[in-house]
Amino acid sequence: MAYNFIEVENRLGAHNYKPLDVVLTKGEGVWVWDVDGNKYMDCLSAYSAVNQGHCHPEILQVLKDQAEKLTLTSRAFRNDQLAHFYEELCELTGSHKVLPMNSGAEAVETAIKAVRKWGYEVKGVPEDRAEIIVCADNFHGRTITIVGFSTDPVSRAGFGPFTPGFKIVPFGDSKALEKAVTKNTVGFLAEPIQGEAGVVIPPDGYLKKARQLCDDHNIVMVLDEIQTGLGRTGKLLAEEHEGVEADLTLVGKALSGGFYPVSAVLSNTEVLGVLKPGEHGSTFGGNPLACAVARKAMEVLVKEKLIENAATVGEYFLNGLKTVQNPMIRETRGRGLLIAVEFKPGAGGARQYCEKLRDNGILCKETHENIIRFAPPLVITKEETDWALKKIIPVISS
Ligand code: IF1
Repeated sequence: MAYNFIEVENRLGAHNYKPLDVVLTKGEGVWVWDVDGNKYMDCLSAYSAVNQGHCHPEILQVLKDQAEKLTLTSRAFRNDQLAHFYEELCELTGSHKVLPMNSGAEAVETAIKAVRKWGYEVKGVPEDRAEIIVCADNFHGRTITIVGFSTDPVSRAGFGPFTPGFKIVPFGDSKALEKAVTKNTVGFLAEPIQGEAGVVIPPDGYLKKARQLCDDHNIVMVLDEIQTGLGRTGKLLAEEHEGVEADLTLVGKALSGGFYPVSAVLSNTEVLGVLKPGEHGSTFGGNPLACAVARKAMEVLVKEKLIENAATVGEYFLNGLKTVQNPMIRETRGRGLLIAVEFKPGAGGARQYCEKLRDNGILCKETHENIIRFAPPLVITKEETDWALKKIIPVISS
């Protein structure tokens, strides 16, 4: 009898996910295959971690080559990949300093630590009084501190007591942000486009106003580009759509092309300078395997013009979806290849559409009750988009 992957997973694994019942075994570019040999287009890209496409051959080669040479030294010693990684990441993003970590949540935690310390040592906030302003409906990861300032009861409930020092304001409302500022405010943390909230694009000018407020009140602006960064929205960083530069920018996910967890805090100010030897770190952060993989993943993004492709194909994909006439659709929106179709509350939920799409060869995931997110790898072509639209449009039309 065939091995029952799903039964074993359900029996032995914690049930902290409810995946679609498709067991994948192979991936290439925008395509993945299940254990029964069915082929699907991946319209999730592991939450934007495989922007460069599944098993990109050049990144794969670097992974193999580096794994044969040196994988982990710890930061107690230096390695010959880290300096190159810093240089290339700073060059790509126009940053001055980097702190490498592994997961996105670790990058967020690192930023929070650095901003608080900066607040005490540079801004002069009294001890333990630092405040960081965050946005309602945020998603920044799963640690206790991060879920403590989440407004999503599913992420948060049952995990207290939480870390104090965070103030929550509505996303996209610069007046509310201004009102929340006190003399102890050290940072403002936001996603430039809220991913998990359902691809929520703030009103034009919001990030610019936030930037201005941060400048006026000596507040560190931290943008979480873990999902929106590295080409996903048609720019290298989503902040570029509004012409702003954060003081700290957080990247992760696609920084490794999906091969390996690699994240980083990028700094345009001296905020990272407050961290002295021993005050922060990570066993795996900045390891040579991660650095080598990330270097190639960045190179592929630029060399294959994936950022430009996300802009043009993204617009084409979005316009295709916008042709759908279904009164149960509330809104179809997106930027680059970060696209969402939001159904009205009475439509019966987005999950049923995701299941139907899977049966038609398209893999995507609902976010919250009523929203489907389409975020294929940035290597998707116009022809592949036509293929996808032909499958998606009939399913979401009724
Ligand atoms: C899960 C969501 C996406 C992120 C932003 C930090 C992190 C994430 C903007 C943390 C992570 C993930 C994690 C994954 C689901 C997923 C997700 F639906 F939950 F919100 F992408 F949309 N900042 N997002 O989006 O990065 O520590 O996971 O590396 O937790 O189930 P991480």
